[in-house]
Amino acid sequence: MKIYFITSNEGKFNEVTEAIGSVSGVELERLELSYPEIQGETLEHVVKFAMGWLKEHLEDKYLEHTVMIEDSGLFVNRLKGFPGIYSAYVHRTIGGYNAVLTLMEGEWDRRAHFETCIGILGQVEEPKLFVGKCDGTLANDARGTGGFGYDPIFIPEGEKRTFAEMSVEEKNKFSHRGKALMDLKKFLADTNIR
Ligand code: ITT
Repeated sequence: MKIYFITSNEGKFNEVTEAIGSVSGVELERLELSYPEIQGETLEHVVKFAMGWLKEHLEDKYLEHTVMIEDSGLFVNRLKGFPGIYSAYVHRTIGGYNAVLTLMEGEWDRRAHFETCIGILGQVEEPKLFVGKCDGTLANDARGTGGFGYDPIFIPEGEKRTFAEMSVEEKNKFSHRGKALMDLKKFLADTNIR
């Protein structure tokens, strides 16, 4: 089965490759195409809208296979969920995790979580969503050189290290994306799409 993962984010692609790239019979390929990412209220809204658009606009040579997209974000309790669905925008415009650290200076409640929503379409009967969440806290300072995006400031529950201090494999064991990918893996194992 061939899966085209449309993403501009190399870090995401590496994590997905680690989790499902080695599943027998799955051939994963990255596509760098753009699609509309609306400013919806939830990640699910954003992904559903994008899948509708892709169904209409993507070339058949891709839709003849399985096509995958993913939207994710970091939600900080004390900031009422910000940057959340604006995580990519904050990362691009005001410096991502440094901006979050500045907003959180002196705050004792450092609870936060990551969420992800993966959508697949193409050779599935109906477009399908897989979601994942990872609770944790924000570090006081950035730590680690691995991962991407907000990883240097996020410590998952039950750990002392940030995601950026873990290998891709370790991060996948805890992470929002790793959890959603487990469900996707089960789905792929139970389906007869090729
Ligand atoms: P796409 O092309 O796949 O959309 P993107 O980087 O724009 O790639 P999103 O729209 O999902 O990704 O935006 C999510 C933002 O949150 C983005 O800035 C990411 O760097 C960051 N992010 C997402 N997942 C993350 C993770 O597991 N660890 C750290 N930061 C993450």
